[in-house]
Amino acid sequence: MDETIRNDIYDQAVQWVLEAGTIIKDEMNAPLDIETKSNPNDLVTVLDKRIEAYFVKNIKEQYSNHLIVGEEGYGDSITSLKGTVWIIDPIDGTMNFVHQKRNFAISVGIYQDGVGEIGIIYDVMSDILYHAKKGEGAYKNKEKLPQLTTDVKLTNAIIGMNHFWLCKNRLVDETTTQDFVKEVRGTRSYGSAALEFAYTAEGIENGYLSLGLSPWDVAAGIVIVNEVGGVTTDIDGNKINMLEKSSILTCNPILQDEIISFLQRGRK
Ligand code: 2AM
Ligand code: CA
Repeated sequence: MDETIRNDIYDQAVQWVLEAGTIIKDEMNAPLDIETKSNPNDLVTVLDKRIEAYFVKNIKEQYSNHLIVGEEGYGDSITSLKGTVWIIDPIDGTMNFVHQKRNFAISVGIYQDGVGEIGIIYDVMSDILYHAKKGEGAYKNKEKLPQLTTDVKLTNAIIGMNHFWLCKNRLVDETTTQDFVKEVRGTRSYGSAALEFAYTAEGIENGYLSLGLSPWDVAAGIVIVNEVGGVTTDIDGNKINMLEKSSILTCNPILQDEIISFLQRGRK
């Protein structure tokens, strides 16, 4: 993507993300009208929808040839990543948003012909903006994030993963995931995939595993993690298809092979 065009899109996207954060903070204490989607714990509120509609309206007015994929369906329905595509989760971590009023993020990834060019993850309540442009490094607010450490092993790693990994009938046999949890130094479960990507980029987690995420949960995070030398695949080591849901492993590259082969032992 041309640098001047990319800088313009990036500046505009950051401005909309910050404005969307202000809307959320202004309105989050009004009655939220909570609904469920794929299952009783998959929540959506009027604000998830309102924020996505806000992005779609602005993008369509300013960049009429850009395409949009959004969790709440206000964007386009696309079958290819050709052109400039905004991949948006208006509120990632809706359960945290509803129950805790913190630990949720706005996630915006901007891809050109399938290549991640811009990633923005905004931790709204902490007012922390993680952001990256391809080839220009990743930032936490104004601070440039360093490349990931080369001094980490699985036994002293902190890995983000939720407790469903330890239940029966998941992607990996539960005895293997129990062994995995015992092998690593510690596990964390923050409830927002976008924030887990941001923490992996920041190096405060060494990786994050998910049983199943959609493109809007990972699009921005992949760009940001890439910029500090991190890697993202599915749990079998395959490249992510940004048009489909998949399992996710994002991590320090030093740990990648070991985590994948550990989980393969119990892979169903
Ligand atoms: P969401 O809040 O945007 O739905 C929770 O562990 C993380 O998984 C969140 O980032 C959440 O994103 C994501 N997730 C993806 N699919 C989900 C589902 N069907 N139900 C709940 N969380 C889901
Ligand atoms: Ca969401």
